[in-house]
Amino acid sequence: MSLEAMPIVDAKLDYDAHFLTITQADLLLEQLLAELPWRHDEITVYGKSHLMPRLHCYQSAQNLHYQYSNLTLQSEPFHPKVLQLKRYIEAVSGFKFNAVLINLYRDGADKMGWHSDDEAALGTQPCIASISLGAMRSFKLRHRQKLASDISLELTHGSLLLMHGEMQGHWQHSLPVRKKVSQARINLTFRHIING
Ligand SMILES: O=C(O)CCC(=O)C(=O)O
Ligand SMILES: [Mn+2]
Repeated sequence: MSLEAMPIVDAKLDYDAHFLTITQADLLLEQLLAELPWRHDEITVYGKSHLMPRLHCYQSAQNLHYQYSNLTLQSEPFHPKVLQLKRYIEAVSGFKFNAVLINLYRDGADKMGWHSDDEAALGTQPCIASISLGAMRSFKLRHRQKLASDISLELTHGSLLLMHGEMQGHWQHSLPVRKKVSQARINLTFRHIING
């Protein structure tokens, strides 16, 4: 286990491909798939309602509400394994988190479009800690003013990615479709919500 700083312009990005052991990651994937109250919500894009191209579950410490993609997320209490994971990331990174957005990409057809996690409730220069479980998927990054080349990271089972510094101000990220992927992937993004 070791976090490595990745070279990136105008932002901070640290990555550990083996943050969790394979055994820990396998167990966590199996438990979260079975035990989380997954939601399949609709979002409104340009006035039209669509089912989201993924499932999700939002958990926080004191029912901190969070608005995202025109959707107010219903908060669940932390699942004990998620709380344990949060504490482990806090100990390693030195950052504190009070909420987590958990996404389930059922297969390679599920995706997330280009965005920044720049909601006012996250404050300036937020640190977002992203844990990936299951299928390896490409995580794409692009600089908003095109002052650097696009970046593509293959996020492995059990990996930790920390996005901080000016990342959300200067860069967008996305998880594109991968037609050949038939396995599920879970991603947990731990966040710190201010004025929840
Ligand atoms: O699934 C991922 O790796 C990214 C998820 C993400 O960007 C988000 O939840 O805001
Ligand atoms: Mn994001």
